[in-house]
Amino acid sequence: MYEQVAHSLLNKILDRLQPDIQKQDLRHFYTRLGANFYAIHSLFSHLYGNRSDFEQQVVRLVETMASRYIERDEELRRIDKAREEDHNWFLSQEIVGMALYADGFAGDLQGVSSRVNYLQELGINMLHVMPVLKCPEKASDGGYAVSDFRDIDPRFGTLEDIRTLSQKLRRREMLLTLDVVVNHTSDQHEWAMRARAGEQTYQDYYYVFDNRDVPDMFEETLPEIFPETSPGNFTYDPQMQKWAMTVFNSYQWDLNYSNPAVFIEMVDVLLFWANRGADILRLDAVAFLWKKVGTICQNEREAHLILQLFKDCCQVTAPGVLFIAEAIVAPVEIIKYFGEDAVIAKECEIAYNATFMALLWDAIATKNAKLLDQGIRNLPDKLDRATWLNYIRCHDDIGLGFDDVDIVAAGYNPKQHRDFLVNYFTGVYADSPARGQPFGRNEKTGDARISGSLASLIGLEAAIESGDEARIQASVNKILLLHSMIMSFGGIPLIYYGDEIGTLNDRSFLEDEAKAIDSRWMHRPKTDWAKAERRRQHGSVEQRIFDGVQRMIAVRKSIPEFADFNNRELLETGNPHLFVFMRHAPMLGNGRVLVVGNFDSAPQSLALEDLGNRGNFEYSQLRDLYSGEAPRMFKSQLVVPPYHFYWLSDARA
Ligand code: OTU
Repeated sequence: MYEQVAHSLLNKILDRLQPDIQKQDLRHFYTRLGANFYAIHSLFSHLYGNRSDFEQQVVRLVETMASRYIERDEELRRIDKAREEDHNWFLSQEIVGMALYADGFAGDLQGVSSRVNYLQELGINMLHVMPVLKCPEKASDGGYAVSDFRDIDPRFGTLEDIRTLSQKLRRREMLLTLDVVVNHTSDQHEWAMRARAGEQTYQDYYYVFDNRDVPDMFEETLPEIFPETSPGNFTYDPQMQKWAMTVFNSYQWDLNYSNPAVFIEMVDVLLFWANRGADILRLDAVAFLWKKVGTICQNEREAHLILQLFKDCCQVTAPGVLFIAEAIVAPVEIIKYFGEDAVIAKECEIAYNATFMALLWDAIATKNAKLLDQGIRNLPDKLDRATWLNYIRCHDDIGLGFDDVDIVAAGYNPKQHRDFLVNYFTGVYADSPARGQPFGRNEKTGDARISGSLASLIGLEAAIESGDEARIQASVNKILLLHSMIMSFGGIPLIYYGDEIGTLNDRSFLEDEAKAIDSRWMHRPKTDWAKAERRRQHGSVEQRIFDGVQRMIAVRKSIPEFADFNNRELLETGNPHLFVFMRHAPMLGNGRVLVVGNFDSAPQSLALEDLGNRGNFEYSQLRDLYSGEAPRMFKSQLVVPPYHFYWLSDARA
């Protein structure tokens, strides 16, 4: 019955499409529209069905998809078709990513183009260029306060530079990831300016209120995202004489997705960037897309419906393009961004594995894998056609977003344990080698997050100052250990620029008034190319890290067991310092690789016979695929040196 409603509406819409659209050869478009329209119609009517202009809005939506399809160039359409045929392509172990700021990494987009060789030298074949769209110079939130969704900020270059970069990457079989900041705009965006000038149409694009009544209702349950720099969730605009909802910074106005015009505008923006050659779109802050009084306004069911609708629409016009969900939320919530109530991913194919990231840092601070093991065990299995983005650091703070229940199960008190971690990484304890700083400390709740570069947090900065070679080597080993985890866990490893050469905290942000209040800038470095050059100097810290990561990437690409098909099994070892899991290759008979990481500063042992019927590990000649050598053994015990990892194979010995 509902299918028939959808069919007849679709027929009506096709008749009503503008003549220049009707004239085009849209066979592939119509096939996909037909296949997806029932879902699109259901979701769209669920969200907007009670409006009197509902049908008109659907026509506009379809016209938007059709226009962007017409504009999509032949080469991209060919890639779309190829990816439809090979629809698991992105689960491959051959993909390894890096995220970077264009200006920090290489000055601007042309600079990035000229440094592609460096990325390839390391083995990177997926490049996430962080926001390069127009944004105010100071109130920019590192590019996440966008004032024009369709133009590049002159500081970074031009649209032409993006075209050149995307073509260059494609020729080298590298993927391009770009951001679309879907949740909010800068207060300098045209829509906000027109809202401010009094245009109702654009005030309806945002959550705008005449007085504090509704804002006060919201505030009863809304947490603060940036409590120090931007307390509260609403900002008074003197010109408009109204309050705008601003969950992040006071200059970032939240978009109102209960207005279908906003949804359609943003579909258009997504497809605009798909057509500029983005293979993957990172959707920022997706947990926040729907606001409801009486809730924390995160992870609402409608936020998921909006994402499903984005996906269905994108699938019609640009089916080869993937979404990354940036939802830094509780473990059970993150997983829902692959698609709620679905078997295969129906929202975002890729999601930031913030849980794993935070747990890895826990293991570093505690020197054991108790909570890491516990937290990963409780992470639900992913849907099919979904994969993690595994990372150690990114441009944001580290939030300790694991579950209190898991903290208790690991034997700690949640409040005390979180305090311990923040204190450990922010240098409160004299014997901690970490050099981070607190971020987003909330005096009301006592919460805090952590800023700092990987190398400084791990102890490399302190070690270099001490001049103690043993400490330096231990830091290098820890950096490699963490990378070995994100490379083997299952999913796409996303390296953060600078980490491959051990970049330390950058304190220059303190001299810039606009940045000094936001400690995240301490880990958004300008690449020091003289330092990067030292990767060629045998024995330098840079060489030790770069070569280690480079080798890991090359070896990862050759291990089919590391592809991501829910083919990971955590193993109990009885040794809390070790994190141990088996990777299987379901497609390849009984291939398996045993991953072992020692988070302790002392050597640890693993009794292979205790692994039970998990391959022939206790009998075979084992080989560590990373080093190419046999691992250290004592009788039947595997010996794992401090901060060491193994990728062990029994079959290929
Ligand atoms: C994202 O951040 C971006 O990565 C940040 O750089 C932006 O400041 C922010 O959105 C606003 O655009 O929304 O779902 O703890 O982890 O704000 C999570 C801070 C986000 C970030 C959080 C995150």
